[in-house]
Amino acid sequence: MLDGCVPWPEATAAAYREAGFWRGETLGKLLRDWARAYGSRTALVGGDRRFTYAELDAWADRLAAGFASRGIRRGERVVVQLPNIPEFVAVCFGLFRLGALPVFALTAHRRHEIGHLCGYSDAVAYVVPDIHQGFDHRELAQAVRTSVPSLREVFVAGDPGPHSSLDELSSTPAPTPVQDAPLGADPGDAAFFLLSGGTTALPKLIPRTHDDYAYQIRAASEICELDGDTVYLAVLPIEFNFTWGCPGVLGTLSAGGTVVLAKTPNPDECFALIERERVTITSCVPTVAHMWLDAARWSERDLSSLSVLQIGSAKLHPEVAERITPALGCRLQQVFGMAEGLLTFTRYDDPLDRVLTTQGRPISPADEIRVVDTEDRPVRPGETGELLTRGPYTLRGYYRAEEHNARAFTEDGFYRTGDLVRFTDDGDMVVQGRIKDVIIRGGDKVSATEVEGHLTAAHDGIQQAAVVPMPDAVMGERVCAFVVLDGEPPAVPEVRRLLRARGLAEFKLPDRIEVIDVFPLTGLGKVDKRALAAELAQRLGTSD
Ligand code: J2J
Repeated sequence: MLDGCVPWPEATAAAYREAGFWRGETLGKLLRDWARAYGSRTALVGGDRRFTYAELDAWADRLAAGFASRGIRRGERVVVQLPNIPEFVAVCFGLFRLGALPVFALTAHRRHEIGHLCGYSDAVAYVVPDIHQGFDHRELAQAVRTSVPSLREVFVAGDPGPHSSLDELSSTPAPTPVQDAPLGADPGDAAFFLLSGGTTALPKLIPRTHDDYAYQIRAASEICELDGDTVYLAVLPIEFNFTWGCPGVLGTLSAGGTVVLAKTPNPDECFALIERERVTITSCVPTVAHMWLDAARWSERDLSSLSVLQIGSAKLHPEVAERITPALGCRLQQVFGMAEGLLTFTRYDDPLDRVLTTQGRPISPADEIRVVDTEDRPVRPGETGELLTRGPYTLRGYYRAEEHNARAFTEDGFYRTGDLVRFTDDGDMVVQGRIKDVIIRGGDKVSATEVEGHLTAAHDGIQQAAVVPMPDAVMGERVCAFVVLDGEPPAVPEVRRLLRARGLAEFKLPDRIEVIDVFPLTGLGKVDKRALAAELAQRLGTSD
């Protein structure tokens, strides 16, 4: 594997190959196979643009050749920050074919995060839209370029400004045809990087290999019964693991179906797309499901084609779950997942109460699960503990993160998820909470440590900060910062402005600030976040 990645032990890898989980295919080659099988069918719809499988395949080849002509080589990293537009798919496959590795940035990321991602991965190129949701990514690219020496190229989808045009790159015919096999890469090697929604101040990079991801999309597609009639609507950002491959975009392409890209999760837009394209399956977070349930009451759109709504990424409350089928006329599938790997799904033939109240079962028979106490001892069946996992599509280590890996994995390679779960007698998993210091704001993961660091650095009066989740009916959780002050309490908008100016993504900015004299401490002398959450509940009048 690429230097800085942690491979599976050889015997384990051999067992995964032997069992047929890993088939030695690269993602770049898979698109070629899909194009051969489904050539003239519609693969991708974005706005009023439609691409057949053959067109997408040829586009990826032209981009691979274009990137190669600009000196991008096998093994090099390219930060990709594109919204839900067809270019995202074409660029990724172009890079897969070269054996270069896309790093999936979130479109919400700003100077701070992008600078980190480019620096941490030694990215040689950065791919952006021109303007997205009023924000000029070309200016961001300029700023990042001056601070990251490895960055040689910026490619822009749309008006390139001072950078290079992605369109031009892909309009020149391939000077040397890209090899058909092995199409640029080793199947056992990393194909791309997802970001951790983890606890560290800045996101860690998760290497996903061709083999492991190809297996994930195959297993997920089978459970979801995808086929040539599948029309998948990508509602959440395409760079989320959930959207990209659970089974999502890649699963749908593997089955010969059609992927429709929504610009936003807004029900006006999405319901119109469901009606127009006869969408059959989509995936979203509970916050979006909430919005859709409200909108479905007055919407006159025909949603009858929709047969499955997958919901995951944050806790789905049974009261909301219950409303899905009556309001939207489709089946609910609960999904628990993580960019690191492990996925659990409820199954289509599960009894309703299990679908409403559990997060289902792992998607692979080779997923290994342990539920442990604070001493890493297995809890008794049915009891709550931390979820540890390893398996054929779960990472063995973050990229270039030896020290962190020593804490995040057990010695025998189990990933410590930081989630608290229990298993029912039927074998379904129920998420009970988490021990990691992360706020899940409408599905977006906010590292408390990161925001705390910025708060004390951004404002002279903030001596100490501790960030905790604030329960919210729609978002699930919001970001509340407790601060110990020297001086006047700062107003929320001022703090948000200061953090924004530091180049922090919008979804991480505190929604509320609470002043406190001293932080409660645990027996070990750490800030007691549970006590702070209880204090918050009391101040908000929501404690029981
Ligand atoms: C409660 N918490 C959940 C759920 C994830 C599919 C679906 C989601 C993600 C994802 C993903 C949850 N109920 N149903 O990558 O492919 C929380 C857990 C988990 C963390 C991972 C996918 N589903 N979570 O959300 O990497 O805390 O992936 O460890 O962003 O989200 O976050 P992330």
